[in-house]
Amino acid sequence: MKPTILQMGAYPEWDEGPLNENYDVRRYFEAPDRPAFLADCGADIRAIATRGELGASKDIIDACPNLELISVYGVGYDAVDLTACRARGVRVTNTPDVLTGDVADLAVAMMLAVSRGLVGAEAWVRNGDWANVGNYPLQHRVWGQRAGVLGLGRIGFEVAKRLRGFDMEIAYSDISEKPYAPDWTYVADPVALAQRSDFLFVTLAASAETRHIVNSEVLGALGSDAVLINVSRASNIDEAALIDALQTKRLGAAALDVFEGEPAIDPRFLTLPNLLLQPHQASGTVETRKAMGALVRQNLDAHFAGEALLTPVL
Ligand code: 8YV
Repeated sequence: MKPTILQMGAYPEWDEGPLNENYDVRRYFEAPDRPAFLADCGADIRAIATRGELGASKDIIDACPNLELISVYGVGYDAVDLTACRARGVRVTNTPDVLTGDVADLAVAMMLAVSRGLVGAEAWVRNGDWANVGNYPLQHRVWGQRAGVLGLGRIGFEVAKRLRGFDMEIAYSDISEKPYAPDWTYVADPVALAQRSDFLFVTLAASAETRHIVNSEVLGALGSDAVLINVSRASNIDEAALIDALQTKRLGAAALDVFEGEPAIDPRFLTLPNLLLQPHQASGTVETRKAMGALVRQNLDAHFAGEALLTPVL
């Protein structure tokens, strides 16, 4: 008998095949009446396969009394109710490491795109302005500038490593100084970090403690010539304060890959010219997504074979 699992969102077709081969998969995200769907199959569910941004709420966990494991396709597990999991002894896994390089790459790409005006410059060529109007307005230098990394975990470290290649002056904030940070300056206070940064990268794992850590004060300290880049979770930033800072130009520019309520983002974001928008795609390469899907299944397989989980969170 195949174990029954609840699937919270779609996966690429190369994951759907093997998942359905080994498991009796119930597709929650396609159910027209989700509460009724859960009431019907909840007791059969032994594992949940979900995505980083979808997680699993307390309601879902409660509706599955025989749940043993939640396997997250993503490094972030902030959308999984860990308190409910702990209380019930439900195990949780994520997909760390395999996506680190891609997320760092996109963060650096966003920095370059904003500073050198890549999106506007491309349109300038395409719409004939280059030929008809003249040269594209001058943009801003990246190399040698000051970078701040808020959260020097695996992803923050890879971002900083890449920035070293741009001869940037690198500082970071975290809950403690990191022994693995080569000659990067530790600045405990995020406001002080922002004050000394031309580019501030947000690479923190999101939690209740980090909610709105980038607030109006941090944005003000960054200032009107600086750029904020977020590849972590929207909850790390006070979006209302960010929109205000961008509208009033108290903050120079921002580049965001994550949003509250995504994909239905705050419409005010769409009106801001000093903002680069990305559709939560930092881990979105074929190579990485294949590795993430494989890890989701390996964790499920290990659990049902009675073996140690590969990448446990709980
Ligand atoms: C998503 C992510 O899981 O790793 C994370 O925490 O948010 C992403 O990798 C990805 O968009 C797939 O849904």
